[in-house]
Amino acid sequence: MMCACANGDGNVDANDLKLLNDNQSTSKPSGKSICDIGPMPWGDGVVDKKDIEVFMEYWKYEYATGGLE
Ligand SMILES: [Ca+2]
Ligand SMILES: [Ca+2]
Repeated sequence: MMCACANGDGNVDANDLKLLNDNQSTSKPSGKSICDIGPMPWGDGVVDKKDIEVFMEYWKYEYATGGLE
């Protein structure tokens, strides 16, 4: 399963959102950037607002399921 945790610490939180913002408009081969999480399922090689949107969906899901305090 893909993880939306951009910095790899296992938590989907504000730190990941910051990392995504910091990496906006960077491009790497698809699947090579840990920030490239959208569009589903494996990203498109570019970090942009679509990745933010995917991240926010994960974040909301984590809250909805009690995965985060
Ligand atoms: Ca994280
Ligand atoms: Ca992307």
